[in-house]
Amino acid sequence: MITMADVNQMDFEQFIERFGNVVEHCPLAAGAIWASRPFSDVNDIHECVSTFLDSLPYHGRQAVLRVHPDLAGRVAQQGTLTSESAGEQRSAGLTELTEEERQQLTDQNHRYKAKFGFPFVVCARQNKKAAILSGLEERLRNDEDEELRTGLEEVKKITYLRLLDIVGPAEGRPETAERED
Ligand code: 2AL
Repeated sequence: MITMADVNQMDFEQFIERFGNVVEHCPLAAGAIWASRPFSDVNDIHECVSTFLDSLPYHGRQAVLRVHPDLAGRVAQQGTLTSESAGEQRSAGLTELTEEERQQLTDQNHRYKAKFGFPFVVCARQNKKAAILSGLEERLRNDEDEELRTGLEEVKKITYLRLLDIVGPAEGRPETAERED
């Protein structure tokens, strides 16, 4: 864990090194907010990232979703996920799927991508595998605009938990990164 004083003293390269993957495969998000220092706490950094994501044009927001790996997908099976993503997928129980569950998730992920063109994204640390499987089925019924919006809100949740892992909770807010169930 590092202090906000440490964060606020980082040069651009150090900042990218530490925060470059708070949005999966999107170091540009960290690069874009560096100039907003000094940050007061985790919520301040998160607010800046969220504002940056919301400011992206339609295809930019689509691209943020597109660089996310499928849950329990090919990249996970090859063992080449980022360490953050691997931990998140493990915490949701996605490394312990039965063959039937894996088949169901693969099938749902395919249908989702065929309909929307970008992958299904959900904050895995806030869900268990059963909730992910049923949630995916439900979200398949939405339209593209709604899913772009929902996917981006999930990216923000993932980012918040990744930021907590780096700088810890804001003063007076004993939040933890994990679900309480
Ligand atoms: C992910 C991921 O990599 N971490 C997470 O919480 N969700 N991916 C995804 N497609 O939802």
